Amino acid sequence: MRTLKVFYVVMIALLLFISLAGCKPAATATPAPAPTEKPKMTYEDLTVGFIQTGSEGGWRAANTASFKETAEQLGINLKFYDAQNKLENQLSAFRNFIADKEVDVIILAALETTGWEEVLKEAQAAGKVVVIEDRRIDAPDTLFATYVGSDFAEEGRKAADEMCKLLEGSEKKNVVELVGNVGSSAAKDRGQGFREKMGDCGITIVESQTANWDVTQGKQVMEAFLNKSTDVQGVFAQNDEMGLGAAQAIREAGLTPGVDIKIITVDATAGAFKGMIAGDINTVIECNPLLAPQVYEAALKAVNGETIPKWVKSQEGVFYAKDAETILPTRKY
Ligand code: GYE
Repeated sequence: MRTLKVFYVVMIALLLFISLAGCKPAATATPAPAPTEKPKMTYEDLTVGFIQTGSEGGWRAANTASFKETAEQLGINLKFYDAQNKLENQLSAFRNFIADKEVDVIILAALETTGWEEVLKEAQAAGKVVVIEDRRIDAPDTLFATYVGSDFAEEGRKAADEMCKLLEGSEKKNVVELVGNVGSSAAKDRGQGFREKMGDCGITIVESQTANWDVTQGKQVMEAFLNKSTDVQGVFAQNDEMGLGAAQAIREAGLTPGVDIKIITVDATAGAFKGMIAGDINTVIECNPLLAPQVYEAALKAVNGETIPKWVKSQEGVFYAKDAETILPTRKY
């Protein structure tokens, strides 16, 4: 019996020793290292792959300059790609930037609204941040960080309101529309916005055709419209260059642009102000191309995991011929 007792005492002591041996006094345990928070990236750490539409006019030149100059100022490593207005070039450049290990952020000015979901999913899988600038796209906004750009439909609505003012008292309100590149959000939404409001004063769109944002095509398309009929009271040109082309065609048809036929354009580049000062263009709806600072700010926040709004909308105005001479010297593009 006594031996058994001694045996139990020894066993309990042993078990106690084993268990106590396991737990070191708190003082000695080295705390598990706290999960290392990824250091915040700065602009100098950023490499950006930028996919531009092409170089189709004053607005685009200002938009490109905004990205190149701001990247320089912020110390961002910018890889700039000009797609020469070809969608297939944009898609292949997008995939090249996904494959480029250096690239943290892909910025896209989309030629057309559709066809982006697949590459956006690939970019997401590759951990690339994507920011859409200038032109919105038709894809779930879960596939990109944010869209920085204008409300093109609102620009179209403004243009219709202004055309109503210009045609006030006019017996007829036949308007022809010069459209941007087919499939782009700028062209679709400006046209839709104009049509939403034109009924307010009984405007009829008698002709509508793309002139691809181009002055020469703007002239040719307007010539064709006037050859069919000169019973036109207004031109809604979806950008400045097409409107300036239309003014040339109107003059060559023996009519006076800005007088016999009113002209409204969108963008507000220096060319449009000169057109207003010359009396060819009556009113201009602004569309801001200087988007780089907002885009880079959003991109940096996104790579650092900060929340950003899904649409960073540009603030824009309307300009009239009577003020053009005073305002032109203050314009940046
Ligand atoms: O209006 C036009 C350019 O996407 C807002 O593209 C831009 C448009 C602009 O070619 O001039």
